[in-house]
Amino acid sequence: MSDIILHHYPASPFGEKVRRILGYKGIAWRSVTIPRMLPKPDVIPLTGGYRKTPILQIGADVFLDTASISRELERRFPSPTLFPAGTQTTAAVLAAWADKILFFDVVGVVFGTLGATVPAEFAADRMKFSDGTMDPMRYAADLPHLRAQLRAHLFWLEHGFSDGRPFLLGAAPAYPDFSVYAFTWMLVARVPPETAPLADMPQLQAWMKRLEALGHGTPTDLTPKDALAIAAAATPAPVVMNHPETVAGIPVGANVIVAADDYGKDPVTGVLLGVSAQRIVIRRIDPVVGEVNLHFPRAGFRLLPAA
Ligand SMILES: N[C@@H](CCC(=O)N[C@@H](CS)C(=O)NCC(=O)O)C(=O)O
Repeated sequence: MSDIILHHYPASPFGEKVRRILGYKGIAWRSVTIPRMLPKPDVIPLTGGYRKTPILQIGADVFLDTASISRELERRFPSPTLFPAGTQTTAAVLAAWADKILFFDVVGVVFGTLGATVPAEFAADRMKFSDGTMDPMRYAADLPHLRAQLRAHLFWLEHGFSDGRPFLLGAAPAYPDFSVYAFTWMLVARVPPETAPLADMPQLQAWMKRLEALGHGTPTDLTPKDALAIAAAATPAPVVMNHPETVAGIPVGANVIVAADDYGKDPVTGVLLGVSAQRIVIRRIDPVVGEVNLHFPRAGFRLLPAA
């Protein structure tokens, strides 16, 4: 099997979500450290412009967004599962809530707490990335409200452990444990302990320790250039699309644009290889890496015909 290559940087919470999944599944993987802000000259040849972190590369197949990364890891390494029997719907919905709502709760409290001490270059990058939403000074001005929202949401989770369950959905870790953990991990790492919103949430603290104990699997470093060389030497895997859909006016084979619909909306252009209710796959031909297939989740991504 081709190497599992994760492009990420240590402080990335979405990167931490995937690192813990790799740990839970006991996977050996290659670790490529990428810049935490633009420019990302060794990432863009693989992604065609998508700049979010992390990305997963397997040969000449590139998985964008932790939803598509996690589904691919689950497909290749089904045991232990991220979706224990009976939890499919709850797992997907709770993880989406964490990725969209809890993430911004935590970003608001972390940036708002750091305020003017956020390095100017980093603040400018994230402002542009988020169309002005991730503004440390605006968050600082609204900090009491942001902290209250975060605490309200975290207590939903804290109270869920009252029946003695060790993980969010029961006896074993499931997909949303990894999403939620990523953001509590970011919070604990970035907010001074005396103001940490988790201070009076003992169940969440104990649960974090259980997640932490899963480790990160077995990473070995890989240089960005070697990762690009692996993509260049590989051929994308054949696309198997279960339950394909026809998007009005966009047949398979058409030139298309795919872009996130929330933030980091940098468009990626390619040829549509398949679309379903859950996935979008496009083919790009890049001067550095040649033919690569890009795999996006359908939820959260806009698909448009290219002019
Ligand atoms: N929906 C995306 C969100 C990823 C995301 O927002 N990642 C942050 C870092 S944790 C990011 O891309 N920041 C800007 C950057 O790394 O350039 C996912 O699930 O992968």
